[in-house]
Parts: sequence; structure tokens; C-alpha cells
Amino acid sequence: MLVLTYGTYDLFHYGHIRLLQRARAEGTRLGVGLSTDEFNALKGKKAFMSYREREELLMTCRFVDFVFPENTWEQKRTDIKFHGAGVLVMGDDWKGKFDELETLCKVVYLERTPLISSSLLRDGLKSYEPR
Ligand code: C2G
Repeated sequence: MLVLTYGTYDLFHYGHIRLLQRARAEGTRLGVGLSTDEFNALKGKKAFMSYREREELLMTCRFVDFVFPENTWEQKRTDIKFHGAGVLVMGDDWKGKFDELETLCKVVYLERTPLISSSLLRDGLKSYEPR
């Protein structure tokens, strides 16, 4: 059973890894729709790392089988059909946002890992003073 999930995955961190690990456990393969820089602009986000860097890091993760670009909000529907996904997984900060896709596949919202986020890391990097 193929699982799909989506995100920016900037400054890859253990909150992402825990999400990917639990997402993968919902099926037998995991595909990640990785937000392009253009789509991040639509989300009002600017990633610290380029798409290629974020893709490269994701591909090192043993829970991820493949990565593809996420360019629009609407593509999830066609992605699920095209890939034959049985499950869509997102963190519960998205709870309820993708329920309409339940006509196509199981939709699972997993608890976010507390106290870690790409924006926390980005802000921390800005004020980092090497000792
Ligand atoms: N996440 C998590 N715990 C954290 C941080 C993130 O579980 N501490 C999860 C998010 O809930 C999301 C995934 O990791 O499911 C990726 O998070 P982001 O890179 O912040 O992605 P986001 O901006 O939520 O984009 O179409 C959906 C969007 O592309 C999701």
C-alpha cells in the first residue's frame, strides 16, 4: 500500500523524520510531494535550502521511497489517483484540511513533534555565534 505525504521539509529535522517514519508505517511504500520554491511562495514560506538540497536530504531517509514536486494545493487528488495511493498522511496541524480526499483514500493526521520546526531552526541559525 502506497502512502503519500507533502511538505517543505526545510532544514530536515527529527520532527520531519518522526512524521515520515509513522507515515511509512501506514503502508509499505512512501512518496513525498516536496514543495517547490514557487509553491512555498504561495504558502507564504521561503525555504532556507533549495529544492534540490531538500530533495537530496529526503532521499537519504530510509522511510522515503520517492520524492516528487508539489506545485499546487490541488494536485493531491491527481497524485493519489496517478500513484494509486491508499493513504494520505499529514501532521495534525493540517487536521481536517484534506478530509475531502477521503473519497479517494484513507486520510491520516499524525501528532506533530513538539518544540522543533524549520522556522525555529532558521531563527536559531540567524542568531548563532560560533564559539
Ligand atoms: N511536522 C511534524 N512535526 C514538526 C514539524 C513538522 O510532524 N515538529 C510535519 C508537518 O505536520 C508536515 C510535515 O512534517 O506533515 C512537513 O512539515 P513542513 O515542511 O512544515 O510542511 P508544511 O509547510 O506543513 O507543508 O500541501 C501540504 C503542505 O505542503 C504541507
